Amino acid sequence: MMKWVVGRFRPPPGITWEKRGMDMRITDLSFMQGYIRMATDGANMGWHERNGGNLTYRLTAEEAEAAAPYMTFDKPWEDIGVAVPNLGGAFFLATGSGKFLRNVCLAPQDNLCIAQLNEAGTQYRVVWGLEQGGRPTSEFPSHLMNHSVKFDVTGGKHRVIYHAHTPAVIALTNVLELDDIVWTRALWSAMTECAVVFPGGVGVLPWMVCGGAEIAKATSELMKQYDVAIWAFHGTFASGESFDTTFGLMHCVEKAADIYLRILSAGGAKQTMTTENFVAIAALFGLTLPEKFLQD
Ligand code: 2HA
Ligand code: ZN
Repeated sequence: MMKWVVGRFRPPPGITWEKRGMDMRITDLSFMQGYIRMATDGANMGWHERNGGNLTYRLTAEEAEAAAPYMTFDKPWEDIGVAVPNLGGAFFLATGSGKFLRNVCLAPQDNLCIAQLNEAGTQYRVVWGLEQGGRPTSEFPSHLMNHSVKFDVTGGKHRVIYHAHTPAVIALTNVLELDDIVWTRALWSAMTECAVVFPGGVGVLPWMVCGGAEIAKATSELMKQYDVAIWAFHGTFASGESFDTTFGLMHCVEKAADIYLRILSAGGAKQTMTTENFVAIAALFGLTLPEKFLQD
């Protein structure tokens, strides 16, 4: 039988634990590896000071089955605070509240958890992880509401919700008007790739108290149209199909914000991309850019 072994060492590339005659660990599963790599990459980008930011992933049925031998079902059900009936019964891999994303790679079992939702999508219970105690991220209601909206609008394709304290975006929320059109045009015009990576644009929220149901609802409203929500003076939420595309989206938005700040710092643009340029990009890549972002 497979057994959960707390391991701190990875086998060399190409050599699996099984080949070495050792027990398989839950952290050898590819969705775990993807999560751990993304948490580490985000921390290395400087987006996760202390316990800043959080990441959740909705497991596939196959992944939940592969992880099931490592789960226990004896923890109490807890209220989520919001209702996500379309996600009833789903399993989420989530950051622990107060845990540091940079520590995830050292001890996933202490910093992460897998939480199972009840059938009504109103409660969760921890079925793996947080071995030193704790609860899922304070932004769990926001994450789950975003998952819920994205599940519907993408037909279940989106599985990743990522929140990061991205410095250039945060700085820019002090300078740019907090408006979806202003932000989308600014970011698209910072770098040609942006309209291709987030053709839907970005949504922007004014400052709100974090961690609660209100900001969760407001963010999930934006997620009906966008894959990116900017939280003024706080950071960024991104949604995507995979760890790679969601990390790439966050990276692209943050990089564009950084470029835009540099343009402002250099005295403002002398010339910039035009609506015609965006229309040409859309034609080349077969994209439909929302009309509201194509006004001069
Ligand atoms: O996890 O980022 O918004 C800490 C936060 C709260
Ligand atoms: Zn935050």
